[in-house]
Amino acid sequence: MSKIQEVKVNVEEGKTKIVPSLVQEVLDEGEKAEDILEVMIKAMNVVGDRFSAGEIFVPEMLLAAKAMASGVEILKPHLTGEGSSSLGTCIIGTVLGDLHDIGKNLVAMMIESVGFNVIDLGVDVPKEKFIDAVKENDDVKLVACSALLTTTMPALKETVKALKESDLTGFKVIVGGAPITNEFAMEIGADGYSSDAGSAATKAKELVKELAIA
Ligand code: B1M
Repeated sequence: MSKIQEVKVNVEEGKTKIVPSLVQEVLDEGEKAEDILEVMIKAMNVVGDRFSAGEIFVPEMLLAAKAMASGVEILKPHLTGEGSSSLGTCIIGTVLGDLHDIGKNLVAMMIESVGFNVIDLGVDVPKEKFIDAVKENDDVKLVACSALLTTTMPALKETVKALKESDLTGFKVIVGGAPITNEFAMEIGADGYSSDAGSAATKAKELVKELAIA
Protein backbone atom coordinates (compact mmCIF):
# COMPACT_ATOMS: atom_id res chain seq x y z
CA MET A 1 0.00 0.00 0.00
CA SER A 2 1.34 3.49 -0.88
CA LYS A 3 2.05 5.89 2.00
CA ILE A 4 -0.75 8.23 0.90
CA GLN A 5 -3.18 5.29 0.95
CA GLU A 6 -1.94 4.55 4.46
CA VAL A 7 -2.98 8.07 5.45
CA LYS A 8 -6.48 7.37 4.10
CA VAL A 9 -6.84 4.06 5.93
CA ASN A 10 -5.51 5.48 9.21
CA VAL A 11 -7.93 8.43 9.05
CA GLU A 12 -10.79 6.01 8.36
CA GLU A 13 -9.73 4.00 11.39
CA GLY A 14 -9.34 7.06 13.60
CA LYS A 15 -5.64 6.58 14.36
CA THR A 16 -4.93 10.05 15.76
CA LYS A 17 -1.49 9.09 17.06
CA ILE A 18 -0.29 7.74 13.71
CA VAL A 19 -1.82 10.19 11.22
CA PRO A 20 0.32 13.32 11.93
CA SER A 21 3.67 11.54 11.50
CA LEU A 22 2.40 9.68 8.46
CA VAL A 23 1.22 12.93 6.86
CA GLN A 24 4.64 14.44 7.56
CA GLU A 25 6.36 11.45 5.93
CA VAL A 26 4.16 11.74 2.83
CA LEU A 27 4.92 15.48 2.61
CA ASP A 28 8.64 14.74 2.99
CA GLU A 29 8.36 12.32 0.08
CA GLY A 30 7.20 15.25 -2.07
CA GLU A 31 3.45 14.62 -2.21
CA LYS A 32 1.38 17.83 -2.57
CA ALA A 33 -0.52 18.99 0.53
CA GLU A 34 -3.69 19.43 -1.58
CA ASP A 35 -3.52 15.78 -2.67
CA ILE A 36 -3.10 14.57 0.92
CA LEU A 37 -6.08 16.70 1.96
CA GLU A 38 -8.16 15.22 -0.87
CA VAL A 39 -7.34 11.70 0.30
CA MET A 40 -8.38 12.57 3.87
CA ILE A 41 -11.68 14.04 2.63
CA LYS A 42 -12.26 10.78 0.70
CA ALA A 43 -11.57 8.91 3.95
CA MET A 44 -14.30 10.92 5.69
CA ASN A 45 -16.72 10.03 2.88
CA VAL A 46 -15.94 6.35 3.46
CA VAL A 47 -16.58 6.90 7.18
CA GLY A 48 -19.90 8.61 6.36
CA ASP A 49 -20.93 5.74 4.10
CA ARG A 50 -20.03 3.17 6.78
CA PHE A 51 -22.08 5.15 9.30
CA SER A 52 -25.06 5.24 6.91
CA ALA A 53 -24.73 1.48 6.40
CA GLY A 54 -24.80 0.89 10.17
CA GLU A 55 -21.29 -0.59 10.14
CA ILE A 56 -19.88 2.06 12.50
CA PHE A 57 -21.39 4.46 15.02
CA VAL A 58 -20.90 8.02 16.32
CA PRO A 59 -17.80 7.26 18.44
CA GLU A 60 -15.93 5.84 15.42
CA MET A 61 -17.03 8.82 13.33
CA LEU A 62 -15.70 11.14 16.04
CA LEU A 63 -12.35 9.32 16.17
CA ALA A 64 -11.99 9.60 12.39
CA ALA A 65 -12.76 13.34 12.65
CA LYS A 66 -10.05 13.74 15.30
CA ALA A 67 -7.56 11.82 13.17
CA MET A 68 -8.32 14.03 10.17
CA ALA A 69 -8.00 17.20 12.27
CA SER A 70 -4.59 16.02 13.52
CA GLY A 71 -3.44 15.51 9.92
CA VAL A 72 -4.79 18.89 8.81
CA GLU A 73 -2.65 20.56 11.53
CA ILE A 74 0.45 19.21 9.77
CA LEU A 75 -0.82 20.30 6.35
CA LYS A 76 -1.83 23.79 7.47
CA PRO A 77 1.44 25.67 6.74
CA HIS A 78 1.61 23.98 3.33
CA LEU A 79 -1.95 24.90 2.33
CA THR A 80 -1.93 28.56 3.27
CA GLY A 81 0.08 31.55 2.13
CA GLU A 82 1.11 34.65 4.05
CA GLY A 83 -2.17 36.17 5.30
CA SER A 84 -1.94 39.94 5.14
CA SER A 85 -5.27 40.69 6.89
CA SER A 86 -5.97 43.54 4.50
CA LEU A 87 -9.35 42.39 3.21
CA GLY A 88 -11.20 43.01 6.47
CA THR A 89 -12.71 40.77 9.11
CA CYS A 90 -14.56 37.51 8.43
CA ILE A 91 -16.87 36.06 11.07
CA ILE A 92 -17.25 32.30 10.60
CA GLY A 93 -19.20 29.58 12.37
CA THR A 94 -21.24 26.40 12.04
CA VAL A 95 -24.93 27.13 12.57
CA LEU A 96 -27.15 26.29 15.54
CA GLY A 97 -27.64 22.58 16.19
CA ASP A 98 -24.67 21.52 14.09
CA LEU A 99 -21.42 20.22 15.60
CA HIS A 100 -19.45 19.51 12.41
CA ASP A 101 -16.35 21.69 12.20
CA ILE A 102 -13.69 20.13 9.96
CA GLY A 103 -15.02 21.70 6.76
CA LYS A 104 -15.64 25.02 8.53
CA ASN A 105 -12.09 24.98 9.89
CA LEU A 106 -10.69 24.37 6.40
CA VAL A 107 -12.77 27.24 5.03
CA ALA A 108 -11.54 29.50 7.88
CA MET A 109 -7.95 28.54 7.14
CA MET A 110 -8.23 29.25 3.41
CA ILE A 111 -10.12 32.53 3.94
CA GLU A 112 -7.43 33.64 6.38
CA SER A 113 -4.74 32.70 3.89
CA VAL A 114 -6.11 35.11 1.27
CA GLY A 115 -5.93 38.05 3.68
CA PHE A 116 -8.94 38.16 6.02
CA ASN A 117 -8.72 38.53 9.77
CA VAL A 118 -10.86 35.51 10.76
CA ILE A 119 -12.95 35.34 13.92
CA ASP A 120 -14.16 31.79 14.43
CA LEU A 121 -17.31 31.45 16.57
CA GLY A 122 -17.03 27.65 16.58
CA VAL A 123 -19.97 25.25 16.22
CA ASP A 124 -23.65 25.30 17.26
CA VAL A 125 -23.73 29.07 16.80
CA PRO A 126 -27.13 30.79 17.27
CA LYS A 127 -28.04 33.56 14.81
CA GLU A 128 -27.86 36.15 17.61
CA LYS A 129 -24.19 35.32 18.15
CA PHE A 130 -23.38 35.95 14.47
CA ILE A 131 -25.16 39.31 14.74
CA ASP A 132 -23.37 40.26 17.97
CA ALA A 133 -20.02 39.37 16.38
CA VAL A 134 -20.73 41.71 13.45
CA LYS A 135 -21.60 44.48 15.91
CA GLU A 136 -18.67 43.89 18.23
CA ASN A 137 -15.84 43.59 15.71
CA ASP A 138 -14.24 46.19 13.50
CA ASP A 139 -14.29 46.16 9.72
CA VAL A 140 -16.50 43.06 9.26
CA LYS A 141 -16.73 42.46 5.51
CA LEU A 142 -17.84 38.85 5.44
CA VAL A 143 -19.97 36.42 7.45
CA ALA A 144 -19.39 32.75 6.58
CA CYS A 145 -21.89 30.13 7.76
CA SER A 146 -21.44 26.38 7.50
CA ALA A 147 -24.11 23.65 7.79
CA LEU A 148 -23.48 19.92 7.40
CA LEU A 149 -26.86 18.41 8.21
CA THR A 150 -30.08 18.55 6.25
CA THR A 151 -31.72 19.16 9.65
CA THR A 152 -29.66 22.34 10.18
CA MET A 153 -30.44 23.85 6.77
CA PRO A 154 -33.40 25.73 8.38
CA ALA A 155 -30.99 27.20 10.98
CA LEU A 156 -28.78 28.38 8.11
CA LYS A 157 -31.82 30.01 6.51
CA GLU A 158 -32.77 31.68 9.81
CA THR A 159 -29.21 32.96 10.30
CA VAL A 160 -29.00 34.50 6.83
CA LYS A 161 -32.47 36.03 7.28
CA ALA A 162 -31.52 37.54 10.64
CA LEU A 163 -28.29 39.00 9.23
CA LYS A 164 -30.06 40.45 6.19
CA GLU A 165 -32.99 41.86 8.19
CA SER A 166 -30.74 43.44 10.83
CA ASP A 167 -29.82 47.10 10.50
CA LEU A 168 -26.19 46.07 9.98
CA THR A 169 -24.55 46.83 6.64
CA GLY A 170 -21.17 46.69 4.92
CA PHE A 171 -20.72 42.92 4.79
CA LYS A 172 -21.59 39.97 2.56
CA VAL A 173 -22.81 36.53 3.58
CA ILE A 174 -21.34 33.31 2.19
CA VAL A 175 -22.72 29.85 2.97
CA GLY A 176 -21.69 26.27 2.34
CA GLY A 177 -21.53 22.70 3.58
CA ALA A 178 -22.27 19.27 2.14
CA PRO A 179 -26.09 19.52 1.80
CA ILE A 180 -26.04 23.14 0.58
CA THR A 181 -26.42 23.99 -3.09
CA ASN A 182 -26.02 27.26 -4.93
CA GLU A 183 -29.78 27.20 -5.55
CA PHE A 184 -30.54 26.87 -1.82
CA ALA A 185 -27.99 29.58 -0.98
CA MET A 186 -29.65 32.03 -3.38
CA GLU A 187 -33.14 31.02 -2.22
CA ILE A 188 -32.30 31.89 1.41
CA GLY A 189 -30.77 35.24 0.42
CA ALA A 190 -27.05 34.53 0.84
CA ASP A 191 -24.67 36.59 -1.31
CA GLY A 192 -22.44 33.68 -2.18
CA TYR A 193 -21.99 29.91 -2.07
CA SER A 194 -19.02 27.60 -2.42
CA SER A 195 -18.72 23.86 -2.47
CA ASP A 196 -15.22 23.63 -0.99
CA ALA A 197 -12.68 25.56 1.05
CA GLY A 198 -10.48 26.68 -1.83
CA SER A 199 -13.35 28.12 -3.85
CA ALA A 200 -14.82 29.69 -0.67
CA ALA A 201 -11.66 31.80 -0.37
CA THR A 202 -11.89 32.86 -4.02
CA LYS A 203 -15.59 33.69 -3.62
CA ALA A 204 -14.86 35.61 -0.40
CA LYS A 205 -12.44 37.89 -2.27
CA GLU A 206 -14.95 38.42 -5.11
CA LEU A 207 -17.72 39.35 -2.67
CA VAL A 208 -15.56 41.89 -0.87
CA LYS A 209 -14.57 43.43 -4.22
CA GLU A 210 -18.31 43.83 -4.99
CA LEU A 211 -18.68 45.68 -1.66
CA ALA A 212 -15.94 48.10 -2.64
CA ILE A 213 -17.61 48.82 -6.02
CA ALA A 214 -21.13 49.30 -4.55
CO1 B1M B 1 -21.85 13.55 11.15
N1 B1M B 1 -23.06 13.37 9.65
N2 B1M B 1 -23.36 13.43 12.40
N3 B1M B 1 -20.52 13.59 12.55
N4 B1M B 1 -20.57 13.29 9.81
C1 B1M B 1 -22.49 13.49 8.30
C2 B1M B 1 -22.54 14.94 7.83
C3 B1M B 1 -23.41 12.51 7.48
C4 B1M B 1 -23.50 12.87 5.97
C5 B1M B 1 -22.94 11.04 7.69
C6 B1M B 1 -23.81 10.04 6.98
O1 B1M B 1 -24.85 9.69 7.49
N5 B1M B 1 -23.41 9.56 5.82
C7 B1M B 1 -24.78 12.67 8.24
C8 B1M B 1 -25.69 13.78 7.75
C9 B1M B 1 -26.88 13.26 6.98
C10 B1M B 1 -27.77 14.37 6.56
O2 B1M B 1 -27.93 15.39 7.16
N6 B1M B 1 -28.41 14.15 5.44
C11 B1M B 1 -24.30 12.89 9.65
C12 B1M B 1 -25.08 12.64 10.81
C13 B1M B 1 -26.43 11.99 10.57
C14 B1M B 1 -24.65 12.97 12.11
C15 B1M B 1 -25.41 12.81 13.43
C16 B1M B 1 -26.89 13.22 13.37
C17 B1M B 1 -25.25 11.33 13.87
C18 B1M B 1 -25.99 10.94 15.12
O3 B1M B 1 -25.79 11.48 16.17
N7 B1M B 1 -26.88 9.99 14.95
C19 B1M B 1 -24.59 13.70 14.39
C20 B1M B 1 -25.10 15.14 14.41
C21 B1M B 1 -24.41 15.95 15.46
C22 B1M B 1 -24.72 17.43 15.30
O4 B1M B 1 -24.06 18.09 14.52
N8 B1M B 1 -25.71 17.92 16.01
C23 B1M B 1 -23.25 13.65 13.75
C24 B1M B 1 -22.06 13.78 14.45
C25 B1M B 1 -20.80 13.71 13.90
C26 B1M B 1 -19.51 13.71 14.73
C27 B1M B 1 -19.58 14.73 15.88
C28 B1M B 1 -19.31 12.33 15.28
C29 B1M B 1 -18.43 14.00 13.62
C30 B1M B 1 -18.07 15.50 13.45
C31 B1M B 1 -16.84 15.88 14.25
C32 B1M B 1 -16.31 17.23 13.84
O5 B1M B 1 -16.66 17.82 12.83
N9 B1M B 1 -15.45 17.72 14.69
C33 B1M B 1 -19.18 13.60 12.35
C34 B1M B 1 -18.54 13.34 11.11
C35 B1M B 1 -17.03 13.24 11.15
C36 B1M B 1 -19.25 13.18 9.90
C37 B1M B 1 -18.70 12.83 8.49
C38 B1M B 1 -18.33 11.36 8.50
C39 B1M B 1 -17.52 13.65 8.02
C40 B1M B 1 -17.71 15.17 8.03
C41 B1M B 1 -16.42 15.82 7.64
O6 B1M B 1 -15.69 16.32 8.48
N10 B1M B 1 -16.09 15.74 6.33
C42 B1M B 1 -19.95 13.16 7.58
C43 B1M B 1 -19.99 12.33 6.30
C44 B1M B 1 -19.36 13.03 5.12
O7 B1M B 1 -19.06 14.19 5.12
N11 B1M B 1 -19.20 12.32 4.05
C45 B1M B 1 -21.05 13.18 8.55
C46 B1M B 1 -14.82 16.28 5.81
C47 B1M B 1 -14.95 17.79 5.55
C48 B1M B 1 -13.66 18.34 4.99
O8 B1M B 1 -15.96 17.97 4.61
O9 B1M B 1 -17.48 19.16 6.26
O10 B1M B 1 -18.31 18.53 3.93
P1 B1M B 1 -17.21 18.96 4.82
O11 B1M B 1 -16.64 20.36 4.31
C49 B1M B 1 -16.36 20.58 2.95
C50 B1M B 1 -17.53 21.20 2.16
O12 B1M B 1 -18.80 20.82 2.65
C51 B1M B 1 -17.26 22.68 2.20
O13 B1M B 1 -15.84 22.77 2.28
C52 B1M B 1 -15.28 21.63 2.95
C53 B1M B 1 -14.03 21.07 2.28
O14 B1M B 1 -13.50 21.72 1.27
N12 B1M B 1 -17.80 23.51 3.26
C54 B1M B 1 -18.02 24.84 3.01
C55 B1M B 1 -18.10 23.25 4.53
N13 B1M B 1 -18.53 24.37 5.14
C56 B1M B 1 -18.48 25.36 4.24
C57 B1M B 1 -18.77 26.72 4.34
C58 B1M B 1 -18.61 27.53 3.21
C59 B1M B 1 -18.18 26.99 2.00
C60 B1M B 1 -17.86 25.64 1.89
O15 B1M B 1 -18.86 28.84 3.21
C61 B1M B 1 -19.12 29.48 4.44
